Amino acid sequence: MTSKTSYGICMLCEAACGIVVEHDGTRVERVRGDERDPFSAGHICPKGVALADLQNDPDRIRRPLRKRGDEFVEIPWDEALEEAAERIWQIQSQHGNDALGVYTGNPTGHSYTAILSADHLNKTLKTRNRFSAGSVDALPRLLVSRLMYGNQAILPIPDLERTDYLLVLGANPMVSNGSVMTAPDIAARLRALRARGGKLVVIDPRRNETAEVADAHYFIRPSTDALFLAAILNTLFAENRTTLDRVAPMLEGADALPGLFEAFTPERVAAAVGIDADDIRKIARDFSDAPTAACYGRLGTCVQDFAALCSWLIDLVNIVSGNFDRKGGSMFPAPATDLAALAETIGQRGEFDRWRSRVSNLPEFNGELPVAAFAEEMENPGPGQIRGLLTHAGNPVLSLPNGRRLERAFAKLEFMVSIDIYRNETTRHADLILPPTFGLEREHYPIVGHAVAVRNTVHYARPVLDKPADSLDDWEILLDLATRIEKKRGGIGRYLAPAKHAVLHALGPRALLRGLLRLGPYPLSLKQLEAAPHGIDLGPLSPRLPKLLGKQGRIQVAPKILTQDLDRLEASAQTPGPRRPPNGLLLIGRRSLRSNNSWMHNSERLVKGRDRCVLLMHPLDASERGLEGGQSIVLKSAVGQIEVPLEISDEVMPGVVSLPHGWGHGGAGTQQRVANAHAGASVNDVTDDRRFDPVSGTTSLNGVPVSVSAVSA
Ligand SMILES: Nc1nc2c(c(=O)[nH]1)N[C@H]1C(S)=C(S)[C@@H](COP(=O)(O)OP(=O)(O)OC[C@H]3O[C@@H](n4cnc5c(=O)[nH]c(N)nc54)[C@H](O)[C@@H]3O)O[C@H]1N2
Ligand SMILES: Nc1nc2c(c(=O)[nH]1)N[C@H]1C(S)=C(S)[C@@H](COP(=O)(O)OP(=O)(O)OC[C@H]3O[C@@H](n4cnc5c(=O)[nH]c(N)nc54)[C@H](O)[C@@H]3O)O[C@H]1N2
Ligand code: SF4
Ligand SMILES: [Mo]
Repeated sequence: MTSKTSYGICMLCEAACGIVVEHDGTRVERVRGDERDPFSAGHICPKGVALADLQNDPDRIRRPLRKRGDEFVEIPWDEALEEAAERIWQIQSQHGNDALGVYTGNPTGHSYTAILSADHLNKTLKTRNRFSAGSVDALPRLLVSRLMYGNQAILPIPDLERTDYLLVLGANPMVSNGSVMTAPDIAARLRALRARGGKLVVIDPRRNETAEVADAHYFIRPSTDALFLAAILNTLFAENRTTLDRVAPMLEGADALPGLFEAFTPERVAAAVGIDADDIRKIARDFSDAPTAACYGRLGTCVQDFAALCSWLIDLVNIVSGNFDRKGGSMFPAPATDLAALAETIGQRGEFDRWRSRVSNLPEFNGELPVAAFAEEMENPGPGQIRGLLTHAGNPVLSLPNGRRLERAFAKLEFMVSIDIYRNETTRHADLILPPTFGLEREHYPIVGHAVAVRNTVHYARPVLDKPADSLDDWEILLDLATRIEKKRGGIGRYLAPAKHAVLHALGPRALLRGLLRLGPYPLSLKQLEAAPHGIDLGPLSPRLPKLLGKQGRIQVAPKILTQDLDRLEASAQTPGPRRPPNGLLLIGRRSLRSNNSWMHNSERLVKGRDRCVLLMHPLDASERGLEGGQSIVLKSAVGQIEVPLEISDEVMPGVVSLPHGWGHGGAGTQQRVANAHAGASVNDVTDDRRFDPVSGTTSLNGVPVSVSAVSA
């Protein structure tokens, strides 16, 4: 076939870079950055280039699979969908709706069509046992937005392109390319920040790739960021450096703030945090003296013991320093499809604690339970026990804490169905695997990315490749399952479901997108977007308060559930490193440019080169234990142990070790030849599902107490 060149959007991460794809309609020859994209301006990372490998991957599943003994056999779509619906319906009708568990993974969030359809299926399934990657990711951030601004979709983003001082805690945008901060080519943007005289300061237990390009980096003990931030606030109040400016009349509870942080002097927290009191004061003063400044935190502040407090305190630093909703500070994008307004309209503002999990009494958020409750809800008998499971675009065995425990629970389920493109560590446990079309075979509109971008832009891409014959998109699979289950339930649904299905399928998600664009702040038509294949620039961020606050109208600066947690925080300052066991170490994570969570290791060009699943340890800790670089070590925690190679490096602080997640391939029944040949070990065999932030229920993937020893001969 002749080769074609098409413009598309990379759907692998939030950055949504514009891409140029050379292909023949089915196979992809080459992917490169689209220089004419006004936002990404030709940027592409190694993962984007590797889209070609995933598209052409012979290991990718293209037909539904049914497990028979130890084998998987291909079956027709109709048979597979019917069986999945029948088994789900049986389990729910015999044991109640909650007997079906649902787990939704990260790629769902990068597909607007899957988001919409998953919501539809969830409404049909009505199970309270819904889980997602959220509570190992942004849950505390979303919860704090709900508590302070009344809506989980009101997310403050650093005005990266104009700020004079960027304070980064627990994020590594040089590698992750930014999260809840959409900005293709972060490296260029950080260079520009410094070129215009701005400062970049990074607070992280590891001198990560972002720290390498910063003006200053400070090591911080894992999970002590909330103490650090409280001391920053203490300094701002004590030195009369607060300016509320324009947002003052919008704040509720501001009078209480100075008193809340009185106890958290820099001297008081320094030992626990591992940063000198003078340095903490200097950071507070520099932040406050800068013409504009923004404080930003991501995964290191989200998946740790004080996760909800961290997200709250980051916002408070921005608010009380006069940098909120203001050019160069922390701002709110105005996306072409207004997610906040949509969330308000459909009642998805982020309801919290309407019910709790059966076994451990953990609070629901937005209809989902924290993954800390996932395994036990499968294991513990009684009404409401999970007996069947649907996973969608997730690999919990490698991505969730104590993955081994989950794996044991999966093996005992009565039924499991996975909607996924690979037979991997999770989906190998499924009775049925339903493979959707992939990436470039579908349209893309970065609905979430646009809503958290450092600049207002809009971009829509038609499918680059032909949809293969006899294939279904994720949204079609989800919609089809919902319809079949509704029909089986009988009653009026039996007649209504097929008609509803016909309408929804004929309109497709595009109809909804069209409506959202029209209702958005600009408003735009889908036609306009299709006529602009490189995307459209909609200008820099501009102030959006108070209008954005919607019904709530005010900012709750001191929500009770957060202020109450300050006692726990204060107690953690008492002794330095209270959670560090004698001679013990604290484990943190790590990401790499050529990896995407657990699922892109089947690309030869991404895994080539030296082993990346290695444990980093400070030279002092290594010599204390008589360990040498290159040797195999045993990494052990309260829940499990693994063997990995050791690398000695002063890029981690003493007392801290770092290992990336997403490795640990090669289980029986998986089909990822390249990944299996570069298996590594899974850090989530060691992370502990019972360690979580009590406010939000988010798992503390970082700061896990571990020990390290040589592999005994
Ligand atoms: N220790 C530790 N653990 C972590 C983290 C950490 O930093 N440290 N990070 C956490 C974070 S932030 C996240 S988001 C989670 C991710 O957790 P998960 O989402 O559970 O894991 P992924 O590795 O992203 O798995 C994605 C799955 O989706 C499949 N897939 C890819 N594209 C598609 C598609 O288009 N359709 C469908 N149906 N399937 C598709 C892949 O084959 C894979 O099985 O991991 C978390 N786990
Ligand atoms: N190349 C690549 N890009 C990705 C991904 C990927 O796997 N690979 N995953 C995507 C996903 S799902 C997400 S959610 C984003 C995540 O985006 P980021 O949050 O920017 O990425 P991480 O590398 O997880 O950065 C977390 C940082 O927190 C530090 N840290 C750990 N514990 C603590 C602590 O207690 N305090 C502080 N201050 N720092 C701490 C770690 O050392 C690390 O530098 O990246 C996305 N982009
Ligand atoms: S930064 Fe993200 S969107 Fe851009 S090419 Fe890489 S994976 Fe794709
Ligand atoms: Mo994530």
